Amino acid sequence: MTPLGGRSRSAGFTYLEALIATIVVGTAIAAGLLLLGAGTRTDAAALERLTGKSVAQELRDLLETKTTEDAEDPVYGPEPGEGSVAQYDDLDDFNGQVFSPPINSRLEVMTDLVGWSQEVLVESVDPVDPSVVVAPLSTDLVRIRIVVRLGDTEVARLVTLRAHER
Ligand SMILES: [Ca+2]
Ligand SMILES: [Ca+2]
Repeated sequence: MTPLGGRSRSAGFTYLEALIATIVVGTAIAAGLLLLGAGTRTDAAALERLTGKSVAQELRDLLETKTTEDAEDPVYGPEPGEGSVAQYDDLDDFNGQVFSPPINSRLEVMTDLVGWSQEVLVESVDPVDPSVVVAPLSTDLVRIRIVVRLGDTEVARLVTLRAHER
């Protein structure tokens, strides 16, 4: 083996090593970038879930200040003369309402949450099995469902039960 040949092989091997090192480093950087991207996506999803939960809780807090049923001559839905949300005083007045942008517990529109919505469903349910919906106002148990969406995607859902105050 000549010294020249040895140098040549050595130079070739070094080149190969450099190439492999470049590939390894390149792959590591790519993997790092992918992880960084995944982390950012996870953070965004977590923030979305937190926002959804808090938006649902705002509406739940508002509904907690309402009676379960209008005291006199109850109507399932708003009673005559209750033309706006500010006048709604019992739970079923809110049935089927969609707020977009959402509202907070003080009835203020959350204008910074464009694209978000709250839907309210208020139903009379069977006290023995609250998953069974019965005729409106026919039992003493009310199920309130608040569904929060971002666009068409459901982000949060809050279900509570309330017994009629008699
Ligand atoms: Ca009503
Ligand atoms: Ca009412």
